[in-house]
Amino acid sequence: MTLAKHLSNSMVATLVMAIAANDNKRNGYILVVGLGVTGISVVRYLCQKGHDVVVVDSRDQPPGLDVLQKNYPDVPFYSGLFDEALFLGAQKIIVSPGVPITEPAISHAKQQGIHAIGDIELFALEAKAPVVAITGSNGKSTVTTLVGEMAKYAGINVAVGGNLGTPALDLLDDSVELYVLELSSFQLETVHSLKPVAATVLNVSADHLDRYATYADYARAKQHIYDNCSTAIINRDDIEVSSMTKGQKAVSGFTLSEPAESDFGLGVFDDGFWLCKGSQKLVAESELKLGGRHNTANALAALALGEAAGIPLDKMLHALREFRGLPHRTQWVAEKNGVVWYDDSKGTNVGATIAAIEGMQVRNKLILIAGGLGKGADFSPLKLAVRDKVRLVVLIGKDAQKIEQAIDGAAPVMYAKDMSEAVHVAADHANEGDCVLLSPACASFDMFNGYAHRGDMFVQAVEALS
Ligand code: UMA
Ligand code: ADP
Repeated sequence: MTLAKHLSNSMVATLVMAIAANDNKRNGYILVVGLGVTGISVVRYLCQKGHDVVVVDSRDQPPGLDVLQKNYPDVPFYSGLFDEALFLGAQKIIVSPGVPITEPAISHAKQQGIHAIGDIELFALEAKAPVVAITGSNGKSTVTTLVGEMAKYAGINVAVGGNLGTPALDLLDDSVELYVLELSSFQLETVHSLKPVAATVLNVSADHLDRYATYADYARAKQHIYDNCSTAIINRDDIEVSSMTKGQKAVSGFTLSEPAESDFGLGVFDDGFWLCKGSQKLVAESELKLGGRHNTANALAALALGEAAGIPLDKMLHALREFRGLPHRTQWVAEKNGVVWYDDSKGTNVGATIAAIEGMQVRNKLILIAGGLGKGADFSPLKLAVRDKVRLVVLIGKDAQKIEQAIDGAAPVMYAKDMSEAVHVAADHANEGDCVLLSPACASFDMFNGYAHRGDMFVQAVEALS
């Protein structure tokens, strides 16, 4: 086997001992695959438990390397192409969400009976408090944060994280009374023991098709969240999600139409739209600080999840009225010369961008700034969404041309080389009463460090406009 560049002599000794111990297949090392925030959280957890740990990452300088070398100098680290011998020698493999479980080294190890699981499985085996679990193509972070705020306002000691940012294992604490986890399809592929008190798939639309062979595979990964849950919360407006819960005993729902008596939904009254439980009015939509109909759906989902987790309704409603949403999600940026600018940089797939366009209240027309890394998406559903509402589409990034082809003349298109130019082009073409919306329908990594960086560059460019 090839020893990596980062192995010191003491590390080599540890590794050799670990592999020798593995001869009996019971006490060998646990292999952590990927050294990002998840990998580091797994190393921390396993080392606290006294396990022998080995780490691999395809990069020489993964983000967690400094922490590993500083805090766990005895943990061997291998970089470069995955070495099958390391995988076959492990007693168990813990795979980071960004690493495809179909990697040949992982598949071969699985064929030899070696378990490959993710951090969420380790978390599920350890967590003592109930878990609210949230997935979906869009709205996960908003709903996860909102349920967390509701629990907090109700005086519950709540821990919030997962795909949202703080790895689940870092949340573990005996004093926690409720966990609220955002889970990605990647994380759900490698979990078996999670038994959420309430679980939801908020919606499913195409995303991550660079990782999944088919859309059905992606949707199936999300469906796992319902496997062992006590109450399944479903989006009654999403036929695909509604059919995911066959056989579940307790099902509750949310809808943007009038709800059934046990569901949450949107009722139309003389004084406007109200979020309701059955026929009971709860809060007027106009009272919410969250903008856009998609966010009303998120609020209803949060209420349904919170109810299933036992959070008192009056506390949930208070938290909901106060909740302003998260940065970079249809966030108001500025009004300049009668034009309102919105940052929806977190709109990283086609479904999100369509929801943002449709949810936007526009006095006149919309200018859309989009483009980036398309992750294998089919952009054609954008055509209908931009047709009536959009004055101009300004495109940036690697897959800009694919978007122009998909829009197929439904709205005029212009290209920009960077965010600053895109903002100037939008400003030059906007009329009074227009909105300019950054909602790229793409990942950002071709031009930026992430969606937050992209959003910040947008805000900076807008603020710099005269
Ligand atoms: N790596 C390999 N080989 C590979 C792929 C990756 O060695 O084939 C290595 C990389 O070199 C890197 C490490 O794996 O050093 C990164 O691991 P990771 O991609 O799993 O990222 P983490 O830093 O552990 O962050 C992950 C989630 N990332 C992904 O799912 C891609 C974070 O979600 C999450 O917040 C974090 O765990 C804590 O749970 C981010 C995300 O983009 C925000 N998620 C996707 C999304 O929301 O659409 C699913
Ligand atoms: P996620 O964590 O799933 O990416 P976020 O709450 O961060 O979801 O929202 C990301 C983007 O998805 C938003 O900027 C918006 O464009 C879109 N979005 C949010 N909620 C919904 C929803 N319920 N349905 C469709 N799109 C949504």
